[in-house]
Amino acid sequence: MSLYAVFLPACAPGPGQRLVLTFILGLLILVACVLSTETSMPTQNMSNKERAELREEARDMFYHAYRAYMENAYPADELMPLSCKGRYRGVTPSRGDMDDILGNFSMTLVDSLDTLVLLGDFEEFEHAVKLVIRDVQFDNDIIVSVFETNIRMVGGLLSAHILAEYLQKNADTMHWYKGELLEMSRELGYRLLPAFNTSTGIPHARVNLRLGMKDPQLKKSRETCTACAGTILLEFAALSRLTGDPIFEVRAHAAMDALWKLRHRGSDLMGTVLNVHSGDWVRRDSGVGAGIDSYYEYLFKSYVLLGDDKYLARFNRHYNAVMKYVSEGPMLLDVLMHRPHAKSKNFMDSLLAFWPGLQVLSGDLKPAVQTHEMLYQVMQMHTFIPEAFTVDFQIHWGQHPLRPEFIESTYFLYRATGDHHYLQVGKRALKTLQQHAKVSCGYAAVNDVRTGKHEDRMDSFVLSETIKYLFLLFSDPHDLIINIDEFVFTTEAHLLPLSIAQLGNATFSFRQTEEHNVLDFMRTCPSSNKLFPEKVRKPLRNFITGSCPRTSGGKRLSALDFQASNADHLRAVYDMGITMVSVGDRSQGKVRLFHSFYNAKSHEEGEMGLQFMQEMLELTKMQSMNQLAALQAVAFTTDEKGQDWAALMAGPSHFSPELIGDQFVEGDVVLSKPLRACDDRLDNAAEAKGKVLVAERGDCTFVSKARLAQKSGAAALIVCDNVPGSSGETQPMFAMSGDGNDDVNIPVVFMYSVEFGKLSAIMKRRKHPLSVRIMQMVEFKRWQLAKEQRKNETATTSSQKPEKEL
Ligand code: DMJ
Repeated sequence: MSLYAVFLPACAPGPGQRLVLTFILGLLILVACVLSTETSMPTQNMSNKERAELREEARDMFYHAYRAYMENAYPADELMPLSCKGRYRGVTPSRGDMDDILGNFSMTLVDSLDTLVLLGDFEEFEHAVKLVIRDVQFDNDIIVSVFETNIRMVGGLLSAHILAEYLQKNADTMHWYKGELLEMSRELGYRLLPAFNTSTGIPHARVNLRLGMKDPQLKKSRETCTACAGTILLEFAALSRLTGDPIFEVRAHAAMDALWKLRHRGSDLMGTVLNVHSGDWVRRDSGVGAGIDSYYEYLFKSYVLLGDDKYLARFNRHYNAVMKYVSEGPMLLDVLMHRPHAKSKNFMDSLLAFWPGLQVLSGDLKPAVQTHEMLYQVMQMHTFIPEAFTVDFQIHWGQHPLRPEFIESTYFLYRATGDHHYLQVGKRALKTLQQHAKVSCGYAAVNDVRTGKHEDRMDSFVLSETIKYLFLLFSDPHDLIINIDEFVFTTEAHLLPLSIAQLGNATFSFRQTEEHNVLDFMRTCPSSNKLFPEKVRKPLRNFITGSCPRTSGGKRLSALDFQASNADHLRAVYDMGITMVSVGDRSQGKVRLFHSFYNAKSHEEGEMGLQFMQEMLELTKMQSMNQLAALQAVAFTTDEKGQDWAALMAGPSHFSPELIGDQFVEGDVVLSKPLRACDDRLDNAAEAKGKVLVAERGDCTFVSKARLAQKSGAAALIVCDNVPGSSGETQPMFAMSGDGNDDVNIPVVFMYSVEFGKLSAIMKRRKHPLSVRIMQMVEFKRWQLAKEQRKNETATTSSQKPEKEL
């Protein structure tokens, strides 16, 4: 019996549902047909044998991680793979706001349940469900993230409930099961509901599991991110439809409606952080990565799961805006929602790697292939995709917590195209995890992809998503116990059946309004509808195999699209008469470009080369100006008399006030005790008062160190890197990210190890405490220049003096 029939014993699919299924499946089949019949097969085909071996390796990976967690960490939320023990909220030293994920509710086990079913391990699934029912409880006086609790816990419980019922009916097992997991998800849902009591209907970011919003610590709660508020509907709709209680779905739709109203009416873009009471935007950066990602995902998937056209219309409006303003060739660069022609960041974050997967589902394959290809090159360059990387693919933030997004997109691209390239990509991702993240007790996150150093952290999504998508990539869908195409994957890769739409919703009638006309997107340009047909697929045929140059078709390669690691691009610039010469240390990837008409293949290409060079010049200028403007200085006197000054470079932060113009903060340097500054209080708080505190990077977020420094009365905070040998001279400086709140009002800057080493050497040499001045680097340079000029003028005057006297 098919799953579809199981969930719909008495009803046939309704028209909306049929439309959705036809649309998605038709789309995937069409793409697969065109590409498999007309594309020359990629060179590196993978045999069935190898694919099956990789599937088994993915299975082993799951058990290695799962057993490490169950044997050493359960019932904790997470496994700490280096210390091989559990991470408990309130017991394990706090990592600051990052710990809001944890609710002491055995998160990793709940998040892993449905993967056990996909692996066909019904016995362990049954055992694990019994454990969850016996051990997990939610009446905890703990503040948790509404978003994370929903996607990992509510989603995990719901999907496990659905699969438990499926196994009862189809595998003649678990007959004792009476819907306990659904009851648990209902209870957890109720505990999240107080967060939705805001004037806008947009939920607070955090809630206390026991006290709701009555926790005094939540009194000032007002800011949340777009993704945090807009990633609720799939789980809450399923919860309402399975329990019959409409409240969850009502609240989630209201939040989606309120968010939609906040879009910028000119650009149709969303910002990243907003105020839940006023609906004002706090951060207007707009991209598809951190802070926004799954809001877009849930608009599209809400349409797929619930068959409500208005969500497709909304998705299309946003999608067109993203493709118009944010997408730059294969790159996706943040812009300001109200000034969408200006890029607001020169780096991308790894969370955006889910975007190609979503593009595949929505039918826009070409940009999906391009962005995925770009990400693959970033991965090959740095072993893993770093948390953030610059437009020239250098590391902006080197951490890698074994995230699933890139593998998720690889899976969807493989399902849509059948191209073995994606199996090869998956193989590389799998082997990389085995080689660089596997430890004796699970899989450890990578603290810095440059050094490969591990972190004592294995997030629950490693089991619920990363390994699950690998397993699915190497599995033949026919071998799976369920028909995967009849499910929607939530953002945490939990499975919700499409048949949920048929369970109906008493509260909502899905009638189109004028505002949400589904045809809207067809009239816009570019249209995601028109992007799909034959004329777009055609040039893609040899895109991956490389048998036809990527820059063909008369389109000029722009400097922004150029990737030095792409062979087609190198050939194209060569034809334009451009020669590239590596300068300095090769590992820094610095090259110098020379252009000559004489070397160009044709006059036309010579002209293109000239244009390319001009663009490159502008781009480099823009980058270095942006970098210099943001760069901070930690300045100090080089002699005890205080005459001469020197400055060491430091990076700014997104969450603290910016020091601009002649603003500075001055104070004696004091080392924090303990050095990492992750505890509730500093041992030397009294000493830190009014001083410039130094804390080492690691163990907790930048912003929680900043909060502790501020609480202790420090005038400013310097965070020094924990990677020996790191330096701003050899790697790009970055701005430390916060959590969307703006409660830090002391300046906070970051110093790499080499620069901080210099500062600490001076501190040791001085008899008295070293006083530093934190300011903008450009301002320091200007100040020095003015001093220099004054000195020269005096020197000229005094050297002229005797002459005059003579
Ligand atoms: C997961 O919890 C989800 O995929 C979420 O949408 C984004 N972050 C992590 C994985 O990186």
